[in-house]
Amino acid sequence: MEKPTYYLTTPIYYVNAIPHLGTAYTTIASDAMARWQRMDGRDVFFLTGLDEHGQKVAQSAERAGISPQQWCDEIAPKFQDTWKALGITNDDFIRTTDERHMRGVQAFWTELFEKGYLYKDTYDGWYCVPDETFFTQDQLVDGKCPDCGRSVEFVHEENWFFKLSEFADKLLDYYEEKPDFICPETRRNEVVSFVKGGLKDLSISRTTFDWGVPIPFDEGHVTYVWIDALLNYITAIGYGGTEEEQAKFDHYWPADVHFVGKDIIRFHCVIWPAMLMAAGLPIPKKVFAHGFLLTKGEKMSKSRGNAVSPRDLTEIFGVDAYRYYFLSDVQFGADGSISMERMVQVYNADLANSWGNLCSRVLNMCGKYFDGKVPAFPESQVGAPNPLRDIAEGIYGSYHAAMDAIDYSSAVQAVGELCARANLYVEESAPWNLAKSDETADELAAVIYSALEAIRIMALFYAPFMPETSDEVLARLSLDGVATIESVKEACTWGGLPAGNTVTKGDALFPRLDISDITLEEM
Ligand code: ME8
Repeated sequence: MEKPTYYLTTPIYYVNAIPHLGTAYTTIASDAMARWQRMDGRDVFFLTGLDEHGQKVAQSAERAGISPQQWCDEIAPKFQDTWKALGITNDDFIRTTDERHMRGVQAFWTELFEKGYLYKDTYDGWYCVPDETFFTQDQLVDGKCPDCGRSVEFVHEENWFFKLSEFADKLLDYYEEKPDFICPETRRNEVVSFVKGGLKDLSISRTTFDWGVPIPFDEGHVTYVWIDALLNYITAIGYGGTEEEQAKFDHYWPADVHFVGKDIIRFHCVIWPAMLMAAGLPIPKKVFAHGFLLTKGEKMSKSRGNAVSPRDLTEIFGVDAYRYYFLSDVQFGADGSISMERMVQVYNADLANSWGNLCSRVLNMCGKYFDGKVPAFPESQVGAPNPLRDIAEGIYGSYHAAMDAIDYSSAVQAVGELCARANLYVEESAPWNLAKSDETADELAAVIYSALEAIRIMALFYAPFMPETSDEVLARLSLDGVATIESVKEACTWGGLPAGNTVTKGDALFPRLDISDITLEEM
């Protein structure tokens, strides 16, 4: 049977600087979802990439004294290397300077032009280069960009316009028909009231610089960078390509979810669906906007200069703990304050003392009492109450529901509860006492088997968040890695751990950390 598809995307990041905690946040969140959907049996296509055109990038290159293409070619590997280091499993990496993308953008223009949705007119207004956004005079705040507060420049150009204003009612109908299209709810309300305020036609070409995709039917015009960027979601999977490429597009489109930060919600929930409607293409199923990571109450960003590199933190915490912290401690969808102090706290409590400690104790005891082989679960213990089995059997349901709601903290919590219960279970059953007498040998085997089995199941469900550790734990139980799992629903059935498997204790998964003297701000 053909697997159902699941297509998810991150924003494509500007190459005006290197990756930081903010861009990494969206990317690890998307990766956790991609990993989960794969283990839950879907044919996943996970896309990320780079937004390489526009004035902002052209200016960065100019400041560096190199061509924009050279600049992009130097920055691109820095993103790719960072994502690799963070365990990101993207299936493709689109760059808007790719030929396949440029070709697709031009095909899209031709389509909209032929359908009568474009016209030429003079644009008089303001432009914020850091945000690559047009503003009218009355949108400015004290003469500055209403979004980022920086200076804007006046633009007076003959541009191509997209008849965005024609789509206001259609968009409002769509939001009503598909209440899950924009998540979370607060973002949905924000977009609905914005569109209810009326939409103006959108300038979609520029003539005063040339770092962009040329408009195919009017020389001297390049595509407005946001339009160029949004189209990556379809060009990467084959839109505007050969027959074979188009087949891939038909297979994966529409996207199941676009993950974005709340700063770019209007582009994704207003302009993008209107563009697709104009072209007669299906609309993505969901746009999920997460909040901002804040340090000392301020948004962390490249331009504010308070952006920390992910590698600074992974060197201290390791990749898995890094991913775990951001996805479990910050409620996905809301803004979240992050701090070094909190990161250390979460690391020590959840990972060193709970998950790491459980693995280390139980694997150690299996070595000590059963020669490092998984004991068979004794017949005599089959009907006995087993709290771990009860929780483990409910975990797929609760975890699945949390992931469906894109609520990572709750998904992690579902596993954390089993982990806490397993630590308590070991404590209460005191295998070290059971090991003292032959009469309790069956009980001992049942306790160790159950604890190992709970560990195996936790490793499966922790894998989208902490993939390396999960594979390591499974390897210590002589089991294949998570990538081999076709259906986690089947794999998590209680009793799946084969008796007789060799169990290796290994080093501490999360050695306790004692750092109190570095702050994120100092980094
Ligand atoms: O907007 N907290 O690119 P960009 C959380 N090229 N997330 C953050 C963040 C923070 N402090 N700072 C940045 C663009 N992000 C366009 C996108 S898509 C067709 C084109 C994340 O490099 C968040 O996902 O400015 C935000 O939406 C994105 O980085 C902006 O990245």
